[in-house]
Amino acid sequence: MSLAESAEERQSKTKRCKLDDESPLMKLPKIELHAHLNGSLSKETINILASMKPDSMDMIRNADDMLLIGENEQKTLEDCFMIFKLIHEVTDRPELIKFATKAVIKDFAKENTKYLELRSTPRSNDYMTMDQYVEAIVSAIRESSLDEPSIVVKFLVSIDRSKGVEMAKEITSLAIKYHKKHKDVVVGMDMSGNMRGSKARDFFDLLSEARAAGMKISIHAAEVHNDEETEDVLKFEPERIGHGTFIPPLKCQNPRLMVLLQEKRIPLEVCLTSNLKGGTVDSFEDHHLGVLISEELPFTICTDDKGVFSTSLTKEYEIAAKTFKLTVEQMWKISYDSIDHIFGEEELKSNLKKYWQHWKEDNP
Ligand code: 6MZ
Repeated sequence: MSLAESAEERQSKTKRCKLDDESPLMKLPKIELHAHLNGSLSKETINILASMKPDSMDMIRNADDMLLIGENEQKTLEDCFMIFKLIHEVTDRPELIKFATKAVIKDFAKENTKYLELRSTPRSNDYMTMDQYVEAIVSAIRESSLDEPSIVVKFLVSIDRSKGVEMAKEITSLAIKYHKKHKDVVVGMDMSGNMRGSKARDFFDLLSEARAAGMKISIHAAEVHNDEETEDVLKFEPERIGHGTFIPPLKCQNPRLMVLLQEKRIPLEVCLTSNLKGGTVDSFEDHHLGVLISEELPFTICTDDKGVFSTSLTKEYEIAAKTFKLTVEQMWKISYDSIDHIFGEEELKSNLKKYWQHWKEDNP
């Protein structure tokens, strides 16, 4: 089955995906590879966290409407970065980070996510060190493997590029240290954060260091228009790229970017609602996922910040299916192919593939 069928061919398929609670996409086993921990907190979880830390209740009450971007609302990426800062107020202690991590894992497990890579930038303050931040996440992941055995969870340590290279050095050393200590959990690094005021290439030496230590790399790139930086990132060849919105020719002035993507076949982590609500695409129909499907390029469907963008992995699958007229079988294939792009170990990949195949046999 090819994903690159004509729209007419796809139209003629009878088994359509529906946008409702009964959606077969809820049952479909799914893979989530691009989820920022603090952006993934549901409203309920934020409220519980705030009640665990009474001094932040007023902040939450006053900011309640601001924290989550509702249906049909569009913001800018700058607005989103402000929202993350507010959310950080309720996750500023190890026990809160641990609670938050467990809650996010539970949410994803509920919608049949079978493999999740969570990413987060370690922070320190009067109540916690960056080591404690990472330890809280790792221990939440370990405990969740008992409470939520249906989902396998890994952790990517994020560099927030807006905090500069010196801070990124500290984070990279921490990431390598925890990768050595917890190889089965801390599997990779991500570079994200507000891209204004820094160059991706300034962080490549650090990312190479992490890679030399055995970690896999994902870099946010082409989320906004910056052809020069995007070319740098494509040439660096991270194992995956976050977004890649401005790579296809419609969105950039440099046709070499698409050629590089075709040559290197770096999987893109596609975040439909995030891109629409963050104002980097005008509509789902205009989203570069259409090009990735027609060019048969590797990608995976992700949520980015399911809390902030009021979405879920199932919703993202539904939007993709509805917008690009894909059948449940084609959505199964997208989910199945995502297994190849995980940072987890080879044996896990083959176990996940077996699970997907059995699921398909049981759900013809
Ligand atoms: C770039 C993003 C992002 O790390 O505190 N983050 N970076 N682009 C995006 N698109 C919308 N969404 C989230 O999670 C929140 C942090 O993730 C990054 C930002 O650095 C944000 O502060 P953690 O768990």
